[in-house]
Amino acid sequence: MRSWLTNIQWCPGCGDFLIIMAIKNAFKELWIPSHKRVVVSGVGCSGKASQYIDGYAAETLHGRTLPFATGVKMVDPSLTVVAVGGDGDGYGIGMGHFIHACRRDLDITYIVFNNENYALTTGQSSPTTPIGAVTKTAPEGNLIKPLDPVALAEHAGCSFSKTAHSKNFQELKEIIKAAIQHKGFSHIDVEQDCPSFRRWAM
Ligand SMILES: Cc1ncc(C[n+]2csc(CCOP(=O)(O)OP(=O)(O)O)c2C)c(N)n1
Ligand code: SF4
Ligand SMILES: [Mg+2]
Repeated sequence: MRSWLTNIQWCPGCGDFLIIMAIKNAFKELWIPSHKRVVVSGVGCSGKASQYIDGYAAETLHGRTLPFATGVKMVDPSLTVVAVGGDGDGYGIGMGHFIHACRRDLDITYIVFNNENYALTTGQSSPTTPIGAVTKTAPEGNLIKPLDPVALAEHAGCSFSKTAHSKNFQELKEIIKAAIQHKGFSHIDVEQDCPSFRRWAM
């Protein structure tokens, strides 16, 4: 029998492995059974995460992670709803939904796999690419100031918005547990290693 790990389509060394392990462990330690949890993802390398975590899952459209998660939570508030997606998904095409989810404050946890680029489409600049980083769309270095996701979330009314790093596994897992237990919308911006395209951080 093939292990679930052998079916994963991420590059060796990708931080996404650690993030999904932290999510799986958080669910386990909070005793949330698989039939009471829903992981909703967008499109991207990060979007595949929903397929790799036991429980109900939906891989939706690029940038539409939060509207889908909002619908799930409104239909059955007893479910634990975790939305996951990339920085391009949530802070680019889905930015409007992110701000309104902060304002709406439904009890959803939103985990952004922030690798500072559009990785699935092979490394274009995203809204969090740092100044000077060389990407497919900025071969001479990115000129556009990156946004600060936590400051933005807090300004929009989010009462739980934190940063974490995929490498700090224990801390990440505890932040995810606290976010799931938080009553209202919670947001975690996880800095994620992407050895294939985020070379400026390696
Ligand atoms: C509406 C729409 N526009 C563009 C795309 C192409 N597309 C797929 S993934 C992606 C970017 C993914 O970047 P990010 O959300 O940061 O996720 P990552 O792959 O880095 O995890 C884009 C532009 C798409 N699938 N749908
Ligand atoms: S391209 Fe980057 S984000 Fe995508 S699987 Fe590879 S290392 Fe991970
Ligand atoms: Mg990305």
